[in-house]
Amino acid sequence: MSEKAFVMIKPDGVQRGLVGEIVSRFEKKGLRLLRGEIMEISRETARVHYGHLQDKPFFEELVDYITSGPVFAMIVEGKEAVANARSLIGPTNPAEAPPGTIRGDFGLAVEENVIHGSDSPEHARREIRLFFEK
Ligand code: YYY
Ligand code: MG
Repeated sequence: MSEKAFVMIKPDGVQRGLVGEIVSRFEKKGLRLLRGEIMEISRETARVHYGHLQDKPFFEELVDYITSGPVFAMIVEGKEAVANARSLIGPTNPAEAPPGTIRGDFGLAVEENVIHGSDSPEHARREIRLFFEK
């Protein structure tokens, strides 16, 4: 059964010219790109997207970072798209992400970890609504 995942290349990834390389990894894995769009996200959207982290000490910096420049938001589709996208992306902290993963290859620090991927099919649906169906 096919599933959709929401994936977002964060401002540092876009600024560093990594969009093509990263999209290519999803395509080579076999995930189909359904939508892909450069967009600027509002602070309000950022706060909703990261609502589960609003009590964390890094929350305001996270909102600053994710709204600091354009992001590349996409919807990918395929078998177990959420789990497969997360495995391409790697662990949250790039220092712990193995080489071969996107965060392992392109990131240094948890505060600027290049890319977001949905953590469940339910959250994927919510994120797709938030970023693409407003
Ligand atoms: O899903 P994932 O992005 O891997 O991690 P989350 O726990 O959902 O955190 C979202 C986002 O918050 C993370 O990608 C970086 C940032 N963050 C941070 O800046 N500092 C931390 N100690 C933990 C997370
Ligand atoms: Mg998350």
